Amino acid sequence: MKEQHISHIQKQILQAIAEYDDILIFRHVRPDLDAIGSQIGLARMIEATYPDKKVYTHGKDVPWLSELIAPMNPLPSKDFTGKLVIVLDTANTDRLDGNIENINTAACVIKIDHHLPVEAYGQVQWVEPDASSASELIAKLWWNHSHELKMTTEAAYALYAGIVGDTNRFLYDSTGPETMQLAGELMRYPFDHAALHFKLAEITPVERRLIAYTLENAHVSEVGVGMILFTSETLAELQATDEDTSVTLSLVGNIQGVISWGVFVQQSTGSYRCRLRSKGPAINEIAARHEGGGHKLASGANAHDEMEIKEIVKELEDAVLQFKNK
Ligand SMILES: [Mn+2]
Repeated sequence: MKEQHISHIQKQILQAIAEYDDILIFRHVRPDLDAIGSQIGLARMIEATYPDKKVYTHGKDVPWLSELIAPMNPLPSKDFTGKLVIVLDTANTDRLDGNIENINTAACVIKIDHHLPVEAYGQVQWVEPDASSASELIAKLWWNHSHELKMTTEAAYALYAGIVGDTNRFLYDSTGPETMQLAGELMRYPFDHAALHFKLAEITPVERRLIAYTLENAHVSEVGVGMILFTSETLAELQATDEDTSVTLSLVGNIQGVISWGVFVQQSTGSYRCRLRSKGPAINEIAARHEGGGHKLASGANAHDEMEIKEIVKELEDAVLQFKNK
């Protein structure tokens, strides 16, 4: 999208916000910091700018996000007629959270997103796949039109948290000069950004046990394939669930020398859920050979027993070797 085009869309969005009295803000299912941050950030700015308007935030509440940012406040009725709907951080309508069956009866639907376009929906669409986060786009909307949209400390905090969430504290490649610039402008508001960072870095007791176990027991082959195995017995000993083990995924990749890696977790059926990652060699075809699939560098698969895990590790090694010899 060219800047000129973006500025035209931004004007349309601000006009719609000025025009409608009832504004419903949606985001995707299984929300993250960016989904909630952009949603609450935009809601608080509209409320501050137009005290007479009613702003609603839709989607299921997730306790830790409600506590860290703010709980949702959905429209109690399902009557969307004459109302404005703004959807944030959601590439396709299938991923929308909340009572969306009447979304097409709304007077106007606006899409604001930073994912690669999957589905074109809404009368107005602002999609910037190069932006770090939906929160960055909302911050940009404010920065470009600060006379038409009032920032508050609560909004600045929510948007900052959203940017921090989607960039993994400014570490990811998606972090650009504009990301830092806008985060800096938000930081001028008196919220406690250090407290946010400490909170996000916190390790729960079960995570602590899993991290310790992983660093102690992860195996790294000479070729550069890392792996950690969690049998049901180990999970029981660590008082952890399959869900909890996600904290170990990036950890194995951080071990020096690791190029591709897998986290293998036994399920109640006896078979193993395999989460595969890579820093270069494509692994999605390996996943596809074992009842799975996914992206080039991040895939999921299934192994029936430890023999099949050995096969997968061997295939990862072959992929790494091939990649090194290129
Ligand atoms: Mn996002």
